Amino acid sequence: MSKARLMRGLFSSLLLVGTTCSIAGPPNIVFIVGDDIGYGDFGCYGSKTNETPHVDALALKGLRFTDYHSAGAMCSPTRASILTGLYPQRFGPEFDGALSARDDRKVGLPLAAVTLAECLSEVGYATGCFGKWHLGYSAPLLPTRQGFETFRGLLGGDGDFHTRINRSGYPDWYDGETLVPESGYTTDLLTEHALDFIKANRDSPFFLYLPHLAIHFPWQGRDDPPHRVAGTDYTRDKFGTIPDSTNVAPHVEAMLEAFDDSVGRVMETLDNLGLTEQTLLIVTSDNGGYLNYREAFQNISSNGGFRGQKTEVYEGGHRVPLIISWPGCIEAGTTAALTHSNDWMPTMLALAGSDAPNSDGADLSSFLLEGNDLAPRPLFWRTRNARAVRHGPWKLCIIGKEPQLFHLENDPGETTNLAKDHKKLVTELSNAWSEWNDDVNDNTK
Ligand SMILES: [Ca+2]
Repeated sequence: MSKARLMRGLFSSLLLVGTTCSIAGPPNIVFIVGDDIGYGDFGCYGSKTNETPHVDALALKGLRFTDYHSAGAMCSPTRASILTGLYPQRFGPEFDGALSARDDRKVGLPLAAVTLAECLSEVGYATGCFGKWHLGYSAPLLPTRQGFETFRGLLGGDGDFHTRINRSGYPDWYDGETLVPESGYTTDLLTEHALDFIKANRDSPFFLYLPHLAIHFPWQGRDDPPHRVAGTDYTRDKFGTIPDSTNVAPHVEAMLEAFDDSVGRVMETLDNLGLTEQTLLIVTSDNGGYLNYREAFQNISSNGGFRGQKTEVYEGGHRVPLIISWPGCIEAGTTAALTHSNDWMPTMLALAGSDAPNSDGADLSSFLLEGNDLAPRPLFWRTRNARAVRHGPWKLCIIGKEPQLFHLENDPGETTNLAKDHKKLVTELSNAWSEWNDDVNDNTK
């Protein structure tokens, strides 16, 4: 008996307790991650300018989260968190920010890390990654060595959406571990490969990880011109061709449209194959959006009125959209449950009927399937120049030396620093952060 079939027996008995959810086996998992999509960039999260009908439709039939957080305020740390269930700082201080194509070519997610793809693969899932890896630039730090049977996409942090040339002027577009050029628009290419993967694996449980590059710079919609050619360094000119740099939003809107089409085509394909009710479909982002990039580029994304942006520990840096849809198993609606990218590993493995390795996250499965409350817990962030801790409604940010304490329920925009009025709480939260920091820095674990 195959592992997957064996697990199906276990799974039915596990999942049916206390829920109306009944499917023949472990669910397929489709995990779509946008890149730098801010809290307010989708229509269903309040955007008045971006049209995202498919994401909005998914939100209507799924569960929309208003207090979900990425582990990082940049790309690499959140990807490490999603795939391991651990705070990315456990993998080294380089995960305080994004892995740089120039300085971090030899580092990445260590091979010893146990990934979601490896765990799901062990229990019979087909595994495919289509999109941006950004957890290692060269062998052996590749998706194909971290549990993904199939990989198409880019290893680095960005690439021209038409030419697939990276910031340093090199082609970055792989099939497995081999550079294989393709023509087309990156978001559409990834969608096509993802759909092929779904169709090829329709009869077995599958884990489709679709980390789109959209809406990371270079800011290019389908109709914007190619920018990068091989052999030129774009470190100082990495944003694309923006005729009006005070208004990047129209380019981002076009990129979001392609992202939204991708979500729509995945939904349509699942429907056509009769897989919708056997599939957990997730749409989220890896960190907050850029509102502006220094003085040079303005009006880029929306973080829905939250303070700050990508790279920062204010809410705008890490509170991101999340929609989970599993018709028949997860009730539609909106929830303010406090959730985090570390939660995927324990949650998905529980839904797959498998044990999870040690994790910093919470298993959300009984919350999702039965509506049980989540236990309160603190959450922590660390970037190269800032730290933050959240507990209940309270959030302490330390940027430089001055502590800033906010009450997020009363002040979601983090406008009023209450530190002077709550000195004991500031000390407690600060001590909790230090204990966490010591723990994640302890590499004997
Ligand atoms: Ca990102």
